[in-house]
Amino acid sequence: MSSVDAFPYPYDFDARTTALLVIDMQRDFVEEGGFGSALGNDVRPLAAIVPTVAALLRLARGAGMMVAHTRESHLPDLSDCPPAKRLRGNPILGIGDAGPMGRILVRGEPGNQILAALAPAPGESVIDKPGKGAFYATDLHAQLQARGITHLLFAGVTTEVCVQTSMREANDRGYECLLVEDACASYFPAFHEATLAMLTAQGGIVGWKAPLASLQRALPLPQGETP
Ligand code: TIU
Repeated sequence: MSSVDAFPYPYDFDARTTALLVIDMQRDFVEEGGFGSALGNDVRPLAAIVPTVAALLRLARGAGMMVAHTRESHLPDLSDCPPAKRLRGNPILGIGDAGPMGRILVRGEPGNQILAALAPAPGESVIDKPGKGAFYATDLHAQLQARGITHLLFAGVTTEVCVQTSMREANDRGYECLLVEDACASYFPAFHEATLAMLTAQGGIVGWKAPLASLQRALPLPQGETP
């Protein structure tokens, strides 16, 4: 067992029954020149977490944890994209349209790929999800159950949208959830902070939060490896 100095109280877990979920670290959300920035969002807060997420991946892999990556994506015929999602906000650039990195949020397009710096390792799960939550219309829960996973660590973007939705879905399914606060980001820093506060209020109503450094103290890397 490991114990992390977390908020609102220590988070105890066993690496053998814990998985790291890296949510939607895809080019269209994070890279300058992608969908996110084309919509006028400032992608710098998202790009800034890439080294932290990379270090978290090294830590999880070094501890032998299950790692799963998600991508928000749709089938090329958009049959898994409700019109409500496609049309919301009357977008100039919508899901399925030709964007700066291929068709927006469509599987297989360049913008839908996970950042090269955070590429999934062989054997790691990659979950294509049509919703904000990682459990909706995916087999993630079945994959976690098959591996005996009871605890989940969360990283990725954006804190208040896909990370928060996924953590709430996981909480309702009985997982003990910890959000790695400096491995998540939002286009709106105030929303990131508000999300951390609301998830961990009321004695950890949805779960815990801790920075990467606390996890690194709880779970040293194997000898010879650097963070
Ligand atoms: N992955 C994710 O959070 N999808 C979004 O659309 N996020 C926004 O903040 N827009």
